[in-house]
Amino acid sequence: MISRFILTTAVCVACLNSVDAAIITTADSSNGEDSYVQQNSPGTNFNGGIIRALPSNQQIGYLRFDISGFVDDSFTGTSTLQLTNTNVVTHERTIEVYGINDGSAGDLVSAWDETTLTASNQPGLGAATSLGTFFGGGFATGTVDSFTTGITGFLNDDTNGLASFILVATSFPSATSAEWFSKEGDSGNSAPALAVVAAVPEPSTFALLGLGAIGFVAHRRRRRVPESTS
Ligand SMILES: [Ca+2]
Ligand SMILES: [Ca+2]
Repeated sequence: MISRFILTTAVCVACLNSVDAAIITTADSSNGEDSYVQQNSPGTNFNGGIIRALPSNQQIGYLRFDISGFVDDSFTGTSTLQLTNTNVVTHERTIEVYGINDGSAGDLVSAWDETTLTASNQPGLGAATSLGTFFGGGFATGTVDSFTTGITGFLNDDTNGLASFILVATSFPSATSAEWFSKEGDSGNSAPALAVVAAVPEPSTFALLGLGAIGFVAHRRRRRVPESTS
């Protein structure tokens, strides 16, 4: 019976996690957030249908994804940050993606909320690490900017179930903002997203583990009851 329990447990551990492709958006959880700040309006909260970035940190975008539903360190392959453009601008722009350091103040739910975030209370870049740059933020409405550099490693470094990013425009030859849909922008359909391949715990296997444990305990109890001699 013991070996059967061990076998059952081993089988369940083998099927404990289902690894699959998934899309995580800023709309998925109450911990998911997206907004931007504007330096010349330091007390204004800009949470709405768009996220913007403008050079010299005049506008900075903020994103937070709840990744607590995925197994730690299970992100594999190429994870992609996806941002959907709101409009067409005829010049390219460079956007630098910062990952807020795991567990730092800016990576906590208490650190910032999209409905109260302003340039006066924003988490700064000091506790964030640059992951790289991409060109985007000004293409045809509905087209998607994809950024992959360092995302998988950043997600696997997470320990608090939150992945937080800052979007900084580093250069482009116009004062026009880079602009993407937020989760409030298009009925949630074009919310900022992380496309990942990761493991998700399967509740049914937890139930099987529980049944295996119950069976083992019941067997131990039966063994303690003396056999009838009549
Ligand atoms: Ca928002
Ligand atoms: Ca984190």
